Amino acid sequence: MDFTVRTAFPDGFLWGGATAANQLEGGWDEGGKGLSVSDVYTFDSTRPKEEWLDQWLWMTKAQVAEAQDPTSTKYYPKRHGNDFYHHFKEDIALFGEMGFKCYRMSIAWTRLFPTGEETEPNPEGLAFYDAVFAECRKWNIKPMVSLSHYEMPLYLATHHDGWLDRATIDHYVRFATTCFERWGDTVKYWLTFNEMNCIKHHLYVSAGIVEEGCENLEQKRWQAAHHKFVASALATRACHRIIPDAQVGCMISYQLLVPYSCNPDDVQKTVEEQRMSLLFSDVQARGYYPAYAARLFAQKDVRIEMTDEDERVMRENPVDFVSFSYYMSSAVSAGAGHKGATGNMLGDTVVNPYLESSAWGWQIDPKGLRVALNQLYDRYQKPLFVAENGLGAYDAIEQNGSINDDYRIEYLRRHIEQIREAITDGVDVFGYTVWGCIDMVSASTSQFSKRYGFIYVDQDDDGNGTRERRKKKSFDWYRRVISTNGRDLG
Ligand code: BGP
Repeated sequence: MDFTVRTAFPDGFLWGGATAANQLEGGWDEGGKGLSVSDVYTFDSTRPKEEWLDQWLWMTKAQVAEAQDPTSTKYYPKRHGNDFYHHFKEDIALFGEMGFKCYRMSIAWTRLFPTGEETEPNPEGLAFYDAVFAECRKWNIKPMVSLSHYEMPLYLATHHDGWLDRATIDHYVRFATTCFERWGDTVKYWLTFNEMNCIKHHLYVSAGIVEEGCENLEQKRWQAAHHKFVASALATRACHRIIPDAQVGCMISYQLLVPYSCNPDDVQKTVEEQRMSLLFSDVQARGYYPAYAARLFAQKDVRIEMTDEDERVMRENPVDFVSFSYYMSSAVSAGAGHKGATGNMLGDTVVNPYLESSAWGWQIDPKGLRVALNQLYDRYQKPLFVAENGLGAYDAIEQNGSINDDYRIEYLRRHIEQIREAITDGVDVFGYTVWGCIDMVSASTSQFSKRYGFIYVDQDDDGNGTRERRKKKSFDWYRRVISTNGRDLG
């Protein structure tokens, strides 16, 4: 046993940034791309907040139908992103200038398979990502690719009930296999699905199922999740076969939950709520459903249709590492009368009075990241990767043209310090990619003004602007963090 205490980030730590195709690429009607489930979200700054905010959790059939109507006059922000499709060389050069070791990005399924059903990939889609990866190689940046980041083909949702249909597994595996065969030389890190556990909150974008008028919702939700588990295991198997030196990870949204008080009922409820996220990494990291799933499914009257082959494939193909997004923590109370929490992972959670909140009400808890890393490492003993962390904020341009985002630097510094603490605790963390390293469309609100980037993009919520890129103060700060391997966080 080696009792050496590690007090610094390990050599080769993968510092970088993270994005998703549907939030930054744009070019929705170029290169033969098909519509994805994310291309349906609208934004209208003249309409009340509740109208555009609710879509993330509740999509209607009428909205889906209208989005496919070419005469629709609505603005669909995720079709336009920040126009990375036409700026990727410039953007990746800026990532290179910051010294990124890793760029976590996603491949739009619909660029390769516009409806999901095609048997051969779209050559223009392949060519686009060939060019993106060539830029990454030029700057010595290792890509980590999320195969599916809230962007399944809309056609699979409208014609097949999305992930409820077993056939979607085959379509996904064909897409994944195409990616492994094409880019195996360059891409050695793959994530099968972004935030798998969020199927609990937004069934439409996570599984392609419109909840409106949908019966047996819980049954459908968990059956769809099961199909995604099988698909993830099959993709993991294919990746290991095609790229033997690659590693595959699962990815969950990990919002740390703490009991509101030491009342045993609060403690028990916290365990139950947290399991609603952990179930997803449990299955993917261990290869089988945890024991507590039986009671959970019985309470919800859910009966998973599962073949022996499903079980075998899942058991034989767990992931190599566990990745997660971390933005916030929340409290859990079994009692009534507490203010409900707001955030990216809405469970039955309440506001923690000890924490500050972002402008969007997400409660900031850097020390919670250390706890989360320790919990996940104790549970799986697999390498961990912090795939998302960052601060969504309104940024202002000063008269001299600078953007002094000290609040973002402060948020990131405090979280990075806690990753270092976790490393000293003995946790094996091999990388950290800051969410939204360049400004783009928000996943939950579809706003552009909810900015996370080190790089400012001149664009407003309604899509107006020059798309000019500009470095914020945090750009140089992060460059220094990376060049000193996390020693200089000043
Ligand atoms: C995660 C998603 C990202 C992302 C981020 C920030 O849940 O994986 O796609 O955007 O949260 O959320 P938002 O953009 O809603 O602020």
